[in-house]
Amino acid sequence: KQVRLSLRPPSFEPEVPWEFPRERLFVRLKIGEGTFGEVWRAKADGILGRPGRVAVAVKMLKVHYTPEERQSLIKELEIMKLLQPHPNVIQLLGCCTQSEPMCVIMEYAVNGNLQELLRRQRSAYNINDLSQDSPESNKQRNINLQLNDLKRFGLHVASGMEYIASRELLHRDLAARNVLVDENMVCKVGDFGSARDVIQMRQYESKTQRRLPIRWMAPESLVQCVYSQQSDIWSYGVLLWEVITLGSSPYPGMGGPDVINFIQKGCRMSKPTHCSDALYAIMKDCWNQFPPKRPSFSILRHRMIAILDEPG
Ligand code: ACK
Repeated sequence: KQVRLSLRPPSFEPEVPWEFPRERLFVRLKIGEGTFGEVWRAKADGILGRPGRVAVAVKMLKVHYTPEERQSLIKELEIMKLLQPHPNVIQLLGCCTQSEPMCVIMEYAVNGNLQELLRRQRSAYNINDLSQDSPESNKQRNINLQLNDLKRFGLHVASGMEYIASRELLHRDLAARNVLVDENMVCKVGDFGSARDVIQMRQYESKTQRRLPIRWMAPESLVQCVYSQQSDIWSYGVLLWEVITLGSSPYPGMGGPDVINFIQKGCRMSKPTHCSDALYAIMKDCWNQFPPKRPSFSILRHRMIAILDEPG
């Protein structure tokens, strides 16, 4: 009996049909501009088997876009296709790529980006109360966030990044502005416009010019343009600093070149007023000059769990 050999290897994971019919996408309101694209709020009818019209976020190119910007959006889509659903990562729901304008459709996070959410809390917060977790004073000022909520944000991002790192991906632009917050105050890592695939590559060397997020960058990225999972961990340390300072801009009062000098000399941001020693120790470990000495995202996730209910 002859055995017929199939030329194609069996497909265990059926290709998800990402393409979504444009006529079932109802774009409503522009909610903001990203590095190279615009983000719109929209409704999608029956996307990924979900019943009815669901709220989605749609990323498109600006009217006058450069070929590089188009390439970035395509790259972002390709990266998002590699990610399985994870509670702390913005999920791709579909795309429209067969005609213009190209659209990347993703889950909608109703509370917007983490940096602005933190800044919105400032007016309500008496910053001196941050270390006290006082429900009474919070009620008076209609405050929603407690110190523990801030630590929980850090935990969510560590979990999302642990997953991204496990997929052998680099985010390269991890910052509070690129984390989104859903209706349950769960943080989700988003904006994969700078992300890269590092399969079979230990480190990624950037060859293209792009606007650099200097204040979030590791020294080896600033000086040698070298990116690795350890440089994402450096950025995570800066993100923790942003969270505990309710969305302050890192290295306050310093210009970009000063920041680079400061880091190169081995100096680091000091402990913010309302930051516990344990949380500051985590940040400092992320900012180790020597990349292999920085903790992994798995370790960071465990350390964030450990400090969750600690006072301060
Ligand atoms: O605070 P925001 O409304 O949250 O302003 C920024 C803007 O687009 C530019 O990035 C918003 N945004 C981006 N992706 C999403 C998303 N998936 N869900 C909700 N808002 C989003 C972001």
